[in-house]
Amino acid sequence: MVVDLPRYKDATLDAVRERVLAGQRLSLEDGLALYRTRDIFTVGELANAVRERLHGRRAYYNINRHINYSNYCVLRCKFCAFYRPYPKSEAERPADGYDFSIDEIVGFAREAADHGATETHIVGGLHPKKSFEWYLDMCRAIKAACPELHLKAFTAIEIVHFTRISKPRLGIREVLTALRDAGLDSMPGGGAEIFDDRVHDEAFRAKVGEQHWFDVHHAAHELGIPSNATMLYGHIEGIEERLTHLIKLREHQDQAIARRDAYDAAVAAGKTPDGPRPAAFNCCIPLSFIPDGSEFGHLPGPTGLDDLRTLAISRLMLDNFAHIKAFWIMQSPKLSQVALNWGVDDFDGTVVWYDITKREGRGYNHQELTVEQIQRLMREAGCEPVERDSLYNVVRRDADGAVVGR
Ligand code: V47
Repeated sequence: MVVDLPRYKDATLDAVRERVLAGQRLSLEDGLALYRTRDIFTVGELANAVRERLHGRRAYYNINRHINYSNYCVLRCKFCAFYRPYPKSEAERPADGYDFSIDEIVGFAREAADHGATETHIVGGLHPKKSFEWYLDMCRAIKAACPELHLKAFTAIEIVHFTRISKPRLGIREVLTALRDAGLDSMPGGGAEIFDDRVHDEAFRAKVGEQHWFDVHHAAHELGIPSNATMLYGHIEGIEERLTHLIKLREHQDQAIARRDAYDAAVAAGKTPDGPRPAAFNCCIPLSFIPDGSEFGHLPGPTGLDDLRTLAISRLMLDNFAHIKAFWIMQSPKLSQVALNWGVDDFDGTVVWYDITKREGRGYNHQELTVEQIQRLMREAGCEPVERDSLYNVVRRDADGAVVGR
């Protein structure tokens, strides 16, 4: 006897399916339909179709090390469990506040490079005392000690902070140029949160808003510095605000790609355009909100299905982004593995130390996956694990693990 397996099919998704399969751009309404449907298998199937069109069964990871240089921060964002107030006196110093020296940071970076890392990802709180020179010195010292490491550092929020602490006061372009000259190779996507005034005012009022975030990434891209984009979901925003956030990222990426295409066309026509080749966003990382230890600790945070749906819908909405990353620290290794069939093609990397979010209130900032563990998760999901560098070039190693090509 043939049993017809029950499966809920939502006919209202037929038009969305047609658009996805024809490679057409989805609208806000399409995104809402994908969020509201009970037909979750179609959502996953469509995201996977796009993922396969772009990357086949390849799944990317890198060997990296995250370094959080200090958790002292002048901001008090309600979703954040990382910041500590800077003490007014020694007696008020929080037991878990920290401030690594440049020598210590260089030591972490060197140790990472010795263990095969190709990238170090460095961010921290908005420190009230450090000078802009300190950050430049840190970049120079890392590059001098570990020239083989790609230096991905500083969210757009830190860059705006640097404009305020620099003496004489510099603009965004000048800060980025100075950092690039000191060794900065690319920028991570943090600090974007949700581009919406209501959410901004309620959850991270004192933080600079979307205009500044885009101004920084625009300037970085014009200067040829690639960057990433993020969306922090699952706190007080709604699905419409998530989709609007993604659409704003998509619009920015359209402009960045157009500038790069114009540059390439000029080169092809034998002209020498001014300045470096413009850059764009490499990937988008939808970050799953972890309430533990934050002022929003009473919120439940996203469920597993919300994680999957949001990763899949990000893949579907962001048709001009090559990569969608599940940051396994936030979505968890298990859910990130499942997401490899729901539109995700990247996992971030080995990470090793991470202090910004810790699950279930545990104090550990040692959060590491080995290459073997990452590869096992990917293979079991039917994917071919591919080690990439920060710009998604494939990394080739010899039998001893030394990088022999990209
Ligand atoms: O800017 C803060 C977010 C970001 C929480 O570019 C939280 O490759 C969840 O941006 N729950 C930092 N998220 C992380 C980040 C990142 C991570 C991995 C790769 C890349 C990349 C970027 O984490 C912050 C903020 O948006 N965040 N607190 C929290 N409780």
